[in-house]
Amino acid sequence: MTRQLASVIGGKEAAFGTPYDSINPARTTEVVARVGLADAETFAGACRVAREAQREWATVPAPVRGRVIASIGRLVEANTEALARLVTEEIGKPYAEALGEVREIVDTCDFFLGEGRRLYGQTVPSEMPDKNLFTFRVPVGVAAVITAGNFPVAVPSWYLVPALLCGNAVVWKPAEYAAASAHALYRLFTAAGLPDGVLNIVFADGAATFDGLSAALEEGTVDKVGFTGSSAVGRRIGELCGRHLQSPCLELGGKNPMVITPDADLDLAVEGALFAGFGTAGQRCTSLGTVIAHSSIHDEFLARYAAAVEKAPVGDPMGDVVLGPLLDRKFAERFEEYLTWIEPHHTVVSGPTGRITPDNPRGDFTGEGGLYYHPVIVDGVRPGDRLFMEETFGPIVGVTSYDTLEEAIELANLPGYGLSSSIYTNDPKSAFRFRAGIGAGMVSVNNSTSGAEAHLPFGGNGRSGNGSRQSGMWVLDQFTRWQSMNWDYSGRLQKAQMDVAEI
Ligand code: UN1
Repeated sequence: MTRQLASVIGGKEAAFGTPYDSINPARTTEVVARVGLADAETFAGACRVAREAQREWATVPAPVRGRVIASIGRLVEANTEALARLVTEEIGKPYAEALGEVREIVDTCDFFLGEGRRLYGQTVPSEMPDKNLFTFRVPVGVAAVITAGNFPVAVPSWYLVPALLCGNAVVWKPAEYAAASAHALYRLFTAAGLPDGVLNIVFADGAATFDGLSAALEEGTVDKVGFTGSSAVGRRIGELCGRHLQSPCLELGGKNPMVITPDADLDLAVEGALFAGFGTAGQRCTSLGTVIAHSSIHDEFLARYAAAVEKAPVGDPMGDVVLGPLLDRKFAERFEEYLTWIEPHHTVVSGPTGRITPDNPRGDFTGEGGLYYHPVIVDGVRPGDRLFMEETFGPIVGVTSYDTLEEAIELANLPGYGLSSSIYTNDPKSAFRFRAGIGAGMVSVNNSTSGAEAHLPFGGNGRSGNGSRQSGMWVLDQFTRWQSMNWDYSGRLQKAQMDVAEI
C-alpha cells in the first residue's frame, strides 16, 4: 500500500491537505508516497507551535541537548541502509552516493554532540578595575528551514542538528518530491527524544510556504530562515527576510568551475570531472559547471573526458552506476530546456543528447520508463553563452580553454556565482594564486568540486548565497546570537570611556 504522509506539528498529524504523489524517477509509474500538502495558515500555525515549544527546549542544558543529538546520530546510523534505499527509490540518487549522504548526517551529529558541552562564551577583559565582561551564545528562537530534495536528508540535517543543539525549535519544509525520505528522517529525529513541537515537519508547495512564511514573519514567530535551493527563490526569501530585518542562511546554486593547468595529472582531472559533472546526475549545488582547460592540454583532456563519459554506466540507481535518473519530472523538464541552450558554435563531444528512450538509447539501455538522460559534454562555451553563465542543474558540462592563469580565474568568476571551485595542478603557486583570486566559498586542489566534508564551512557568495556558512563551528553563528554582559563589583558607577584606568 502507498504511504500516506501528512505534516506533523506539535507531535500530531495535521489535516491531510491537497494530495501530491512523490514518484520514483527510475520508474515514473511507481508512487513512493502520497503526500498531503498543507496551506499557508498551517505553515504559520506550525511556527506558533514551535514558538511555544522553544521556550522549554531552551531551558534544557546544552550538554543534555547534545545527548539527544548523539541519539539521533546513533539512530540514523542504525538505519543507514533503509534510509539510503528510500533516498535512492525516491530521487534516483545512486545507492553508493545515498549511503554517503546518510553518512554525512552521522558525521554532522558526531560533530555537534560534543558542541553541546562546549557552546562556549568568553570572558573579556574590562578597561576598568573590578569589572568583568562576558559573552554568551543565546538561541535565535524559531528557525524555518526550507530544503531542496537533491540531498533530502543530509542537507536538512546541516540545519536541523545545529539549530536544535543550540536550543531552537524548527519548522522544516522539505521538498515535496522527496517527502518520504524527509518524513523518515523526521521520525528518526523525534524518536531520539525531542519534545513535541521542537521539530515540526510541514509539507507544502512553494506558494503556500512563501505565504505562510510571510505571515509568520509578520506575526513574529520566525527568527531565522534557512533555505537551500535555487538562486531565484533565494533572492525572494532574502527580500522577504530583509523586510523584517532578518538575515537568512542561504545556500543557493552554483556554476562551479574546474581549472586544469598544463602540468596537471590529466587522468586525475578526468576522474574528478566525471564525478563532479555527473555524480547525482549533475544535480548537486556543487556540481561541475565549466571545465577551463589550458589550451595546451585542452584537446587531450577533452578526448579522455569524452571516453570516460562514454564508458560511465547509466541506469538503475540501485546498481553500480555513475548516473541514475533525474530527481523528478519538474527537473527533467527544466533539463530539456537547458539542452536547447546548446548553440551552433558549440560542439557536443559526448554522443547523443536528451532523454534515453528506446528510440534514443545508450548502448543497450533504453531508459525503462525512468527520467534518464544522456550525459552531455559541450565544448566551446564562452562568456555570454547561457551555458557558460547559468547553472544547469543536470548532467551537462561545458568546456572552454585559457592561456594565462589570470584569464582562467577571470573566466571562473565571470558567471557571478561563488560556491565551489577546483583547480587541477602540480604547481603550488598556481593553486595558491587560484585560491586567492577565486570568488568561491570553497576551493579544491586536485579534487572534485563536489564532496565537501561535514565539518568545514560550507557556503557561497554572490549568486550562490549571502555569505552565510553552514557546517562545523561556523554555523553556530546562524543559530545563536551573541549576548554580552558586564558585571561591575567595584561598588561605584564606573563609566565606560570616561573612567578608564590610568597607569
Ligand atoms: C548540495 O548539493 O546542496 O559537497 C550540497 C557536496 C555535498 C553537499 C552538496 N557534501 O557535494
